[in-house]
Parts: sequence; structure tokens; C-alpha cells
Amino acid sequence: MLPRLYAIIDRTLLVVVGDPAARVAAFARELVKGGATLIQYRNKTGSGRQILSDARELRRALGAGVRLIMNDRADLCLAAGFDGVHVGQEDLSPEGGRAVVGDRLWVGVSTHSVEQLMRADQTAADYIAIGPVFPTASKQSPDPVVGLEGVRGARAATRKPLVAIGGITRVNCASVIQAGADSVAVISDLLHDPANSVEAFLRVLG
Ligand code: TZP
Ligand code: MG
Repeated sequence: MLPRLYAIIDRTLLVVVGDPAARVAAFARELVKGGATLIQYRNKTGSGRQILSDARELRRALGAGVRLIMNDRADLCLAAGFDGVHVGQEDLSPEGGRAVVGDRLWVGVSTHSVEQLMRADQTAADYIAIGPVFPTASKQSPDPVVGLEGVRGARAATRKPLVAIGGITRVNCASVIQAGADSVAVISDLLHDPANSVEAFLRVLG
């Protein structure tokens, strides 16, 4: 169900010159050119209005062939015609997200320990993310790293599709899949030269 690479666009990490929605869409088109088929839009600082404007532009620019996941906001997932919502430990619960987006769309949930993952396993989530696997500079106040050991523990604790996140690069991604993740979610190692980075990830991950 999940592709090996789960690309995340963090709006605050993109350098914007000119129209922000156009910049986000252009970056996403590069990801898709490299082979990305699953993309999350993440924006921790923008207003609902800005997020929706970026998201609608993404949907228009990428068409129906790419799965688009909205971080945090189930309402904006629906409003933008996205394919799913991703919730964290302090957002809507997976059940809450499910109540908003319905049964047809995806609901993903972030966890930061095997204990949280075991709770998430009992929910309506379609997939579970675990992390940070390695140190990351892309998240404010990240939880402690779980390491490859954490990925192995997570794999043993759930049969749901498992996404690993945090500090994952073209260099270390194979070890994360070997530890049991179905997919790796990546922000910073896609920022510079997105099309070529995605291609390189997919070459390594097969
Ligand atoms: N959640 C756990 S780590 C992380 C998030 C959103 C950031 C991942 O970014 P990067 O740059 O791939 O480490
Ligand atoms: Mg969140």
C-alpha cells in the first residue's frame, strides 16, 4: 500500500521568491518528476487560508495520480481534495480524523515510542509513523531519537504499514527499511535538487 518513499514538503523550509503557492507546487512537481507518488504537505506556521491556498494549488498541479496527505488538518484535507490526513499525538485522534475524512481517505498517525505505537495500532489509522529515527533539524523540539532499534520494536508491535521518519537520508535509508519500515518519510534530504534526490532514494530502495 505504501510506496518506499514518503516525501514531505515543509512549507517553512522552502525558500520562497514570489508566489508561495506556486513555489510549493513547483517543488512538488520536481518531486513527482523524480518518481514520488506520496507527498505530505506540512505547514506549522501558516493560517488556514494560506494552507488551503497552497494545498489547492498542489492538487491542481499534481493531478489525481499522486497521493496528497495533509498534515494536522482534517478539515483542510477535505477542502483541498487531498487523499488523507496525518495526525500527531497532539492533533485529532485517528478516530477523530476518521470522523472528519470518512472511510475512503487515509488517516496516518505519528508515534515517538513503541508504547505510543502500540496504542496507535488499536486505532482506525491506516498507517503508523515512528520517529525520529535519527537526529533531525526539521522539527522543533523533537522527541528523543528511537534509532533503528525503535524501528525494529515498532515492526514487531504492528502489522499496519509502518513509516519511519527523522534524519533519514539517501545514505542511511536502506538500513531503515532493513529494520522493518515499509516506507521512509523525508524532508531535508529532498530540499536540494528534489527530482534527483527522489530518484536516488528510489534507486537505493528499489
Ligand atoms: N517528525 C519526526 S522527525 C520529523 C518529523 C516531522 C522531521 C523529519 O525531517 P528530516 O529533515 O527528514 O529529518
Ligand atoms: Mg501534527
